[in-house]
Amino acid sequence: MDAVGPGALRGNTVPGCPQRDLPCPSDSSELVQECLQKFKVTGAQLRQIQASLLASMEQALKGQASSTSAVRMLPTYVGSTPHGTEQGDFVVLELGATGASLRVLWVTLTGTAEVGMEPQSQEFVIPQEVMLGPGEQLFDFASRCLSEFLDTLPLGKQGLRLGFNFSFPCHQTGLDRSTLISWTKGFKCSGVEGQDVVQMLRDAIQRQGAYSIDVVAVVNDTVGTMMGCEPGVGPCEIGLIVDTGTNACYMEEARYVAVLDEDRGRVCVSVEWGSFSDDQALGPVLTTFDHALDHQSLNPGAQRFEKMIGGLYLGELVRLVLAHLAEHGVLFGGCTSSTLLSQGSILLQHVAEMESSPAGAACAQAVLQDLGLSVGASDAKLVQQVCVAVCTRAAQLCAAALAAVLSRLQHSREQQTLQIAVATGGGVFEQLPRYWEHTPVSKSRFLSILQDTVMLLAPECDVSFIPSVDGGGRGVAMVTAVAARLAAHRRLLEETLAPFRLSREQLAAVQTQMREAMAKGLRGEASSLRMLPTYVRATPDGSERGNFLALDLGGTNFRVLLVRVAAGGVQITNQVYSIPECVAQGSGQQLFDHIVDCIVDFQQKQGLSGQSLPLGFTFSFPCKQVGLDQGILLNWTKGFKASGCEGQDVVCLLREAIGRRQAVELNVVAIVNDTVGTMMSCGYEDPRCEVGLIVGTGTNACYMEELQNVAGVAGDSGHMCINMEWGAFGDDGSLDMFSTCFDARVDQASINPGKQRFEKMISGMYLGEIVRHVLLHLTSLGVLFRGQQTQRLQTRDIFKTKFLSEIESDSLALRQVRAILEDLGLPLTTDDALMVLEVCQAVSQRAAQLCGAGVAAVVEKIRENRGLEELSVSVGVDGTLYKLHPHFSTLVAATVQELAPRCVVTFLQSEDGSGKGAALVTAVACRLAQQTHV
Ligand code: 0WK
Ligand code: BGC
Ligand code: BGC
Repeated sequence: MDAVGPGALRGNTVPGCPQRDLPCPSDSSELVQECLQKFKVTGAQLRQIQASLLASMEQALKGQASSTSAVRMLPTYVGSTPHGTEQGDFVVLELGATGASLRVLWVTLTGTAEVGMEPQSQEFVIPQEVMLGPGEQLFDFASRCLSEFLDTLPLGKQGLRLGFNFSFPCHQTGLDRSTLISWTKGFKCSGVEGQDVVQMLRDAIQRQGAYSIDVVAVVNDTVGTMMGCEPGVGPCEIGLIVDTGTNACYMEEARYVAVLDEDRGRVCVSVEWGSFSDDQALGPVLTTFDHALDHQSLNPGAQRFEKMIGGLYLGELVRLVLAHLAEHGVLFGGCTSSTLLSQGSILLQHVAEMESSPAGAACAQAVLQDLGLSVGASDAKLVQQVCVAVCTRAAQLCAAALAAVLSRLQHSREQQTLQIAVATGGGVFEQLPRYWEHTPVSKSRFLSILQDTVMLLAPECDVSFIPSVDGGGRGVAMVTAVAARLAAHRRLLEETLAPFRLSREQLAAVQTQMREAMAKGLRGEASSLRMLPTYVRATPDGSERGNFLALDLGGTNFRVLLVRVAAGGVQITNQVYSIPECVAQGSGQQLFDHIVDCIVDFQQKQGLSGQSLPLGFTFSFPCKQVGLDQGILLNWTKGFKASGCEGQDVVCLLREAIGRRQAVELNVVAIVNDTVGTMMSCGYEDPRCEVGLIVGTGTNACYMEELQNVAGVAGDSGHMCINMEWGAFGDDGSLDMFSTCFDARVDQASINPGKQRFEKMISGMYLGEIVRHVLLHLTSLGVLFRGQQTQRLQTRDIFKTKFLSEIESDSLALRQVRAILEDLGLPLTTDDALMVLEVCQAVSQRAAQLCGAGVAAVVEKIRENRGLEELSVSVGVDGTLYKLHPHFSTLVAATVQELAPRCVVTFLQSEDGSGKGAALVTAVACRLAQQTHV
């Protein structure tokens, strides 16, 4: 007589089996249907969930995640799906993907899509107390498993590269930096949330001390699954995991990920949909069983969506339903068992067995008996129905979430229809029963419901599901290979840029050397600093008056200016003229005739023809002056090479050119260097301005020196402005220890090799070339542009120094880099762009610091000249690089502060250039001349 018949239910009193009035058969099926009904989710509800999840995704992408109930949308720093060229051997450590187990794999990537080596692996069960204990204990356990596995392989103990598959929500700040946000899925170790889990693993491996393992990358399991997609069938652009937990990642357009400040390319985003729990959408489908499960879970209130789908919870949901139905006398004759009432006693595999048809009912019998239950004939069928209901809902909810991701992809790619491959992984796909549905291969029922529901919710998307081959081990190895490549590239980049990173000690050494060279130059001894007297003895005192012509030659532009100096201030009218390279490098006569042509053109335009105004000539090249209007050109610099000028008095050359031009009369009164013109121009506004600095095409400085310190100039009281010609500093080899191979290449390719060494490390004419040579070097190492050398990048002067200023401007960094480099025809990735930015920063930072060390030497000289404890002085500055580069001036000032702390230095950017200064020098000369004639 079978005890399980309804009659039987009534007869005996088994423990946990209250003798109370059992519901009549009709009520019981109602109760069952009512229960099963609770797990039914309507199409409308699924669409509501899809829509609400999509909204939550888009909010989070904008960085406006509303609350903890939102999805997180975490960027993973994986910017591209694999291109199959990755190769090498990698260790993969998987933690958290499959619940209370940890897996270690040895993966060999062959770099060819076809030939995939089967990974070797070993699984370790994680003891409960380790999953709930101190974080250090968990990571020590992991590193012990690592060693145990590696001990089984014929491997060396050194140089192993590891990819860490860590399947929990993390804020990643790099491929190998990841902070745990919160534990999920049965883990609750202390002291880990908010910590960098890569560092914790590195520390544990260090403590273990058995192997030297470089943890190169940390990857979420969804990313590993997506990246592990069989090359032939992929690339997969979505990774979907339904294992103990559930989550998905997908390739989002980088410009939509607010935290990234990147506007091109794609980035893999881990959705972390497990935390989705919008009451509006989920409220109606959450059952009392879900609330009960959540209430007793390790993280009540969190991961509500996951707790309806993840394999860790499906068994528990079934148990809660069965316990409920048993307690209401509908099942097992109203009897329960301590096992049935114990949390976690029904596992995913139990559900899988009981759900499968036709064997499901028989399995259910066995499973339920193991749970100490007496199972009636109909019980097993009912239990199977409960399993099917719970799993069907899980698959449908998962489909709604996936449909939200598909909608997001349609949005971000502005595509109406979408064809996409989804890599799937996880025990729920693998364990839940499979069946043959007019296909030769079996397919899990979970996947089939998921597919059908996705087709319902996203009909315009053609989705193919690609089961991951090895749970993402290969995918993690792929990401690790990419990370290893990037880490290797980073090391090579740092090695290449290290010589540009000057320490405080090195900069102080430059300052000291410059002081020594200044002293030698002033004494007229051999020195790379010529310290040229300029015969400018005073800065303007504001009493200057009159109209003056001024020429400004030597910078980016040649300018002719009319400068009216009156009581009310200075008025300037100027015209820019170009100096073609053929003129700058032609004959001196041709150059000066071109200058006079411009003057005549200017005079005509300004109605000054026939007037002989006093003229000040800013001539920005090293000249030995023997008077205010006599300057012997020592040598050309900055791309000028006109013949027959070096060693000549350029004022004479100008006067001869004027002479060659009929009916032009000009009274050349003064020749000044652009540093002097700039100092005078700024000195007109601020009498404390006693230093002139140019950082433009070339670089140089002048300052007011005590006349007694200037050998070769009569007089020992008062001051004289000294043109340092610091561009030539180091031409005696004194800077060689700071010079790099790239500086040497720029110098060798210049029209004045061995000359102007300091200038060639600082000024605008050369910085772009230094960067270009560094980029060529990094390309030859394969670090940049996938090692592809392009003709364009091998072209001299193609990388303009103004690119540095544009690229380094804070606001548009990456966008600017790409636009510029793409114009140069360079195929670049995001990482390339970031590296080019770093190269520019290193080169311009060194230039600014060297310039700062020079200014520190000058102001300290003035302070010591005057025996002052503290000096307050202003520096007049001009030059395109100094004015346009976003950080140059700040770095110069910071370096001066560091190296000359007893000098308060104010940098005054010259508004009107040195032409005004030349006119003021001329005005002073004219005033002094009048005074001597009075
Ligand atoms: C503007 C001055 C000019 C100087 C130039 C330097 O008026 O004398 O030579 O700045 O800057 P660059 O034009 O070489 O950038
Ligand atoms: C974690 C995810 C993970 C998913 C699947 C969730 O609990 O938060 O990071 O991808 O489980 O393992
Ligand atoms: C010249 C200097 C000039 C500087 C800035 C250098 O090449 O030698 O005379 O002051 O460039 O223009």
